[in-house]
Amino acid sequence: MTAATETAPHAGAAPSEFPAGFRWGAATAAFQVEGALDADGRTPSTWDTFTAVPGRVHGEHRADVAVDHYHRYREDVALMAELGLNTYRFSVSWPRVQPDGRGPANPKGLDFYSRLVDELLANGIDPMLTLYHWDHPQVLQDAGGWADRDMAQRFADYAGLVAARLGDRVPLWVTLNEPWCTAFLGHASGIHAPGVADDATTLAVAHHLNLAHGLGVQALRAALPASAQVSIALNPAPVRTRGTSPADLDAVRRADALRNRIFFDPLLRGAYPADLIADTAHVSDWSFVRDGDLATAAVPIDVLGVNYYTPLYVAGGEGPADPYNRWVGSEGLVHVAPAEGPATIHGQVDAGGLRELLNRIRHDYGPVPIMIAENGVSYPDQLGPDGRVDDVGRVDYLHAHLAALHDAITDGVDVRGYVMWSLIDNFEWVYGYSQTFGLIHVDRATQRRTIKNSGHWYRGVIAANAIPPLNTPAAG
Ligand code: IFM
Repeated sequence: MTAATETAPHAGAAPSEFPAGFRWGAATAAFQVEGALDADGRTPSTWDTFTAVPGRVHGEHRADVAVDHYHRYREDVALMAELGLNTYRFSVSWPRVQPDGRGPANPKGLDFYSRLVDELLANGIDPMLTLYHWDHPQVLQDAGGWADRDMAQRFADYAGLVAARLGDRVPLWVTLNEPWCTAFLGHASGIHAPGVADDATTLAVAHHLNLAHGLGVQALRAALPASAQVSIALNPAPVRTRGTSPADLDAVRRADALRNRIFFDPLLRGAYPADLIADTAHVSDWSFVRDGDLATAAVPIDVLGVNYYTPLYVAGGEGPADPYNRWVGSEGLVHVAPAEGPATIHGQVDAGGLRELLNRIRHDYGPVPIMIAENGVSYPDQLGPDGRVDDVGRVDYLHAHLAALHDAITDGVDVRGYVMWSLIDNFEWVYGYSQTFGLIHVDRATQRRTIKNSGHWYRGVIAANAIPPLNTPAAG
């Protein structure tokens, strides 16, 4: 956890091949791309409510139109085909499909995803469907949201509705995306919807999400063909310190519990870490965990989704509040800015952290099959006068992370695929449209799409099932 793993230099080296059948994809999420927030019976989500509050989102940007994927999905699937993707990860908008948060499905909402799935399959692209990427119906939030245990059953019912309609055509299902963000950004620091800041609630929410995942897996298994695979996408991080004091080393342990093990352990071992419960005993008695919950949370999955962006650096001591990392129940633990590496909204670019993280998962939790469900970077891309987006930084980023991924596979980690975040520039939550992660650029005035050079380069990776040397020109 404390030492960075070196990544072998691959620039200019012979191409590194990936295993046969490797999945190559790109991802989006409903609220970030669809727009059409009041179309066809959709009701407001928590993010509709949150973003309507002045001062919450950069530049008062809104997702009402986003990149209009709801209407332009055919064009977007054609671009995916041009990139050569064999997998597209998208999420379903819960309030589109079940506007009241309970009861029957809205057929028009499901129709949209049915059309999208058919379009993907017609283009040879496997759908990878995420059920929950943070946007639940506001009506459920009004009833308590994730702080309320009943939300886990609401999620399972919703999962069953989606599976009943799309289960015949979707081979890979993801229950929740990054429950850490929902619990900690949404309920500890409150910088994400629903904007709650309460430490005890955060721990209950984390548990209700783990329970919802387990109940969701059960609902999916009941409705899906045996061939379908079920997953969850977590966003763990290697936790490091530059210090050597006992307080620094203990900060690593505590941050690792709050960021990583609070999800890994219940899902993969059927128990919460004893040190996490002890560390937070003054915040919560954890009585929200009931008999049988942990067996439900640990119901087997087929693939573990790993979203990787950056390592975390911490130290023992006091410091100013960090809006992204509120360490629930762990006073005397501070997040420290990394000293080197290009800075992005996620922190330091550090490809070696991906290899380190994957080896750690294998070491601590066994040989679970893994899919990289997100990995990517936001840089300030420019559409040039020649009509191209020469995002050389993103090509470097992809090259380095794919090399680290290849190294992890060589180390023995069972990685089945790589899904890049993101397919297309989109609404980056509290950053609005100011942060661009896409392989595809979007002109905000016209919605015109342009494949960036990174997209052309990625197409070469997919075609070769290997990392080409860094200096390979991107055709396009
Ligand atoms: O845009 C987000 C995504 O919704 C969840 N994972 C991180 C991405 C980039 O910040």
